[in-house]
Amino acid sequence: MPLSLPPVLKPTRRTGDTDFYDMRIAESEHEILPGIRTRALTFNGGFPGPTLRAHRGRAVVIRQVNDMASPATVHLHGANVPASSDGHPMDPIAPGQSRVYRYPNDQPAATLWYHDHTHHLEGEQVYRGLSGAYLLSDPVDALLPFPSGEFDVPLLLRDAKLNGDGQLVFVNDDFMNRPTILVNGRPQPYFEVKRRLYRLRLINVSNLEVFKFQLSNGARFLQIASDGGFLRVPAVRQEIDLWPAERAEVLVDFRSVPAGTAIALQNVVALSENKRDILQFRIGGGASSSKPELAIPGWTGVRPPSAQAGIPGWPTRNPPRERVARRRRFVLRFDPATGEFLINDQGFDPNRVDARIDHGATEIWEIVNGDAAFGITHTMHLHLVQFRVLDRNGKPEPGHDAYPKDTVRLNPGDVVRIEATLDTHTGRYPFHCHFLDHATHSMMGQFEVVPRG
Ligand SMILES: [Cu+2]
Repeated sequence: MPLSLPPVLKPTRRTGDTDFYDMRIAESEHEILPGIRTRALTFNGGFPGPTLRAHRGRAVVIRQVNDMASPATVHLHGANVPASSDGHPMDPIAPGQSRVYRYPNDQPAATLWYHDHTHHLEGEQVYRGLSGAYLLSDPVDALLPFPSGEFDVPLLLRDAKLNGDGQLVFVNDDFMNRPTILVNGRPQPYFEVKRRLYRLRLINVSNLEVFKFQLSNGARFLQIASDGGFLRVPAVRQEIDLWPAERAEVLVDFRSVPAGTAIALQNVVALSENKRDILQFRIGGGASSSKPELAIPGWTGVRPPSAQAGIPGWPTRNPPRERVARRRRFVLRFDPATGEFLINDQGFDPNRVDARIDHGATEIWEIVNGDAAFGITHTMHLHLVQFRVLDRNGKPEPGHDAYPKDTVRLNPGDVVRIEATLDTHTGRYPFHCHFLDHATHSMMGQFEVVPRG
């Protein structure tokens, strides 16, 4: 099947500084396999949901109507938003009700995504389809000489198991038994591309699948952005690691590839051979771009490009370096006695605040994957903030994985230190493993940003 692109949602109303949208969460049927109707949970009937394109400095206001039989919350992953619009797991939209989420879009350009976050239901409801892309642009992004329009392509990748009737089967944490990878809702689609540069926004919306991407022709990616936007310098990458909830924006270059060639986007750590080739690029005819193509010194050579020299207009964006007010330590661990996933030996308790943070404070959190014995991977995601990964097992994290990040990978036994400055909104926000089946049971805590006394 050809690659499907989620439609860009149109605002129902626009004012001088705000775009208003209406969305509806409901069960609907979708064609994942040719000729088969698969029941899914959808935003506006889309699987995945429609793409939102937002602009820094223009607020987005979304009225979400929940027409499901179960509660829903909507979380905008990676966004700096007031707690009232964060989609906290304990702040649901009851069936038949609606609520308004307000996103200020007061942060740099980034590939964000929205998804359900309902307490104890998020794993299954996201698995059944409740996610979509939210692409935030800003004036810096708009001026960079990167592919745009149809050549700027969101790719939402996820794990799935379809039964003999073509219906989605959800069994919590059955990572060995999700044999299908869907790209924008379809298994192993092909994408007819022109001989030019493409900007791909890789978004891992899986509950459990980990990817290490390569291109089958050995070509390299130029990674330009991570979770929270542009890297400090772009990075030439042979492989891109992308675990649940992480994003990577990459440029791929088909300019010198002969027409008629097929190139696969592959996951070289796939657990089975049929999950290895994820998407096939079919290179077609000549380039259609009228504007001059980007030349990036060093990309195809040995040395990586210098952003300043190679890409005019690249943003200079350093993480804040403040005095560290507080250090904390969180150990993520599976409890074989209960089958639950714990943080510091505790499951999620909505009445407990695990970290009270003074507004404006910078903290360093040491996050430990305590599951070396079981070989279980985890991640840590903080709502509200983009953080910097300082080091991993005592070694500095490479730049492309260090900043700006909202989700960090933790191999079994890893000790990772992250640094975050909480200087925007106050209120209560979750932090959790983003293997959503772990978060659902019940690897999640809360931090609360409190006004300084
Ligand atoms: Cu986990």
